[in-house]
Amino acid sequence: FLSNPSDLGVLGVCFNRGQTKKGVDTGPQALIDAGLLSQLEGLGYTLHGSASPTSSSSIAVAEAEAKKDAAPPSHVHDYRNLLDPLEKEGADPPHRNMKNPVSVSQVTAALSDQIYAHASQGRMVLTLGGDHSIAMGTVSGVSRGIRSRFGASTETALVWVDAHADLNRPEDSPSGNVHGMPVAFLTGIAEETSSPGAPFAWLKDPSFRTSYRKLVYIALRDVDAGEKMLLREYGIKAFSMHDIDRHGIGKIMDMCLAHIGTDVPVHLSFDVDALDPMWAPSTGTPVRGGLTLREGDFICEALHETGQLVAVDLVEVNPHLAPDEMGKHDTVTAGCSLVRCALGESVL
Ligand code: Z70
Ligand code: MN
Ligand code: MN
Ligand code: MN
Repeated sequence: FLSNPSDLGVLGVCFNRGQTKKGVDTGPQALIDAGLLSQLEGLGYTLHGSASPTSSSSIAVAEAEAKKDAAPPSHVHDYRNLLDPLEKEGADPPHRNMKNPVSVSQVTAALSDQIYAHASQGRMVLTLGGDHSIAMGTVSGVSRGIRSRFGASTETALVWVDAHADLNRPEDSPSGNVHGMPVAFLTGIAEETSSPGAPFAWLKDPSFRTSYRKLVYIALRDVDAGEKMLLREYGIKAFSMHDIDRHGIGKIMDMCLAHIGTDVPVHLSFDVDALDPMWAPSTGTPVRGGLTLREGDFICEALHETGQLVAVDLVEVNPHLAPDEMGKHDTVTAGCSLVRCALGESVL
């Protein structure tokens, strides 16, 4: 599915407004400072950055790229031009129980365009978060890019590796944090029902959407009551830690790939809190009983081996929440390992 398999679009998304803890916006730089980008060049990739978006409109990215005096493409973006006007008290009030709805909607809409620019050229796309709300931008941008190359009926499968399902509809969310909702918006399980300019109304375009039939969860263990109802109601394929304990990660990946099929492109969205806090303590919502680092790496390797991967997200690395220096180092190192495995590093 990649026309340029060694070309890699890389986006560091310094964004934390999908949840309320400080520091997750420093995740991308911590991963890069640990040497991730040179490790990927060592795997044979040519890395491509993006122009900074100037607004959330669909044409803004193309216009900024066309402009001669625009800033040079960069791997790391803070979306300050979009966020600064929303910074002052009361500028981004809750909407349908969602915290920071306009901030998240505008940044993810701009990100979606940046991702699309890579995916539509047949590049693999790597996104470093940032909290998991940014997947609204990455998954929609990739879906749209793949459809632009292979036709509107070509759906991209989504493998969501996470302790959490991130499937809350706004009104069902216990926290109001949008990083617990991206899958509901991406699949259309949560609709933005109000006016066209409302937060996430831009995600209604069918070409941005992911089918819940092509969604597979791995490593779930902290799922809200409303999310459990939706998983059952829609018959979504989900492998919990219980399932992994029962079958082993090898069999789980066989079942995962059997569900997806061999004929579709795959987007991997990996929340570092899928790993056990023993390997990844520096994250906003650590949950005991998670994946070993080796199991996480195996998931990434198994997906890479299919040749179907078109995009990888690694999110929720929060260097500020380390219990100590070693915890921070371990989490960042684990994140780098997951990305390298997804992008083709092999043991032998
Ligand atoms: C909970 C919510 C969540 C990550 C926490 C938690 C969601 N289901 N996701 N940390 N990465 O608030 O909706
Ligand atoms: Mn998540
Ligand atoms: Mn999570
Ligand atoms: Mn979190």
